[in-house]
Amino acid sequence: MSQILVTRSSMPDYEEFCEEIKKLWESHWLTNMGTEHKELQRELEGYLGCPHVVLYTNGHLALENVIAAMQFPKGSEVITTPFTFASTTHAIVRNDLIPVFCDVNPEDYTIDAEKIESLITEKTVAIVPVHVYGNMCDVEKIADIAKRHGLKVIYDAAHAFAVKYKGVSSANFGDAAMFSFHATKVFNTIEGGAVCLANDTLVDTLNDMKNFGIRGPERCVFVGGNAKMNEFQAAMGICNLRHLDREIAKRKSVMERYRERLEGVAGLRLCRPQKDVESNYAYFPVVFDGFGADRNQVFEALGQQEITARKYFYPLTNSFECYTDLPTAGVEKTPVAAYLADRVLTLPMYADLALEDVDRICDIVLSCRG
Ligand code: T4K
Repeated sequence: MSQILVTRSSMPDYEEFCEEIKKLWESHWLTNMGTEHKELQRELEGYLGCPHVVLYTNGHLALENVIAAMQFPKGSEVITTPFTFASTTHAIVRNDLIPVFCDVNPEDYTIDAEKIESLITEKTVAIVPVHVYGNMCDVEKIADIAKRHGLKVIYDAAHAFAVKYKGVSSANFGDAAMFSFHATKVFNTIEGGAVCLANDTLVDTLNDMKNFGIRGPERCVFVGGNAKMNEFQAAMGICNLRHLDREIAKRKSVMERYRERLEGVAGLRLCRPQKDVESNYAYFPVVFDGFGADRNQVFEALGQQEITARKYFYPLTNSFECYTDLPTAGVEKTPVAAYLADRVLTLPMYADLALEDVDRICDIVLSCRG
């Protein structure tokens, strides 16, 4: 039996990628916003129906930079959730801002919009919600809260590329949305990311931030860093975008097979499909509670058969040792997130996962009941 990992990068045919990068051998232009970069940016703006897409070398720097571009005073508070990858919280803290952790809701594990307002103080400047697993946050309620309190909303949409709410791409909610195009994501550029914006007010700043503030051979206007997407990354994105809708359809079949096998089993909780949301089937989280085996036992049983599920997202970021001194840290402040982090397992999910393998994974999971 071959090893199955939690995910496997989607890749174009070798020949297709070679054809795409052939021009780089002609031009010798490898980075610094070359033709591949420009083409991918244009294609993504079209695919997402978003007027401004700023490409980055990874999603984390995209998030860190867009928060920085908003120029919040140091020490300001940003409401976010701890049920996420390290990147979300780190991006806030690395900008000298204080993350204030809001709990998640028990339905789709995104920020509990009902609990946001009680966390707002005179120091609050923004909300950074996460469309975790590709589940959309309550974008309407969040927009309403933000408007009434004069807050910015920056979505961590790392998991939500190609997800739509009421027909509108996740790129188009909030003041900005960040995507990750990491190898593990539904759409990848090897490493990569983007900031998506509805208007152009931050576009120049973001471009300065990712390219040293250089505006021409003899002009430097901003103390920027380097976070450019290179031409090989962009070429991978151009190829992968051609096949994306098919890849998502294959993921859907995998998800349907999982649901057929696991839905309604006592002690297992699956995420319900969200109303008005077109999913990208990025992850397949299962919560184990009263199943007859706990999450860690199922994780071990799968591991013994060379199947690697993952405990995304355990531990919560508000329990990271690097945040011991943060006054807002502590899992007791986010009990639903703490409950989930102790019980959730994301099962293998990728476009090429064979349905027989899904069956095998489900057989092992179900056999853990004893
Ligand atoms: N915000 C959120 C909510 C995020 O989830 C992330 C990233 C970010 C922000 C930041 O975006 P980036 O700066 O990464 O663009 C992985 C990814 O590295 C990370 O991108 C992702 N979230 C996170 C949820 O998962 P690990 O430490 O679990 O990755 P790793 O190396 O264990 O890989 C997981 C599995 O993926 C492997 O078992 C096999 C498969 N894989 C991995 C790699 C590296 C491939 O098939 N191909 C590959 O090249 O973090």
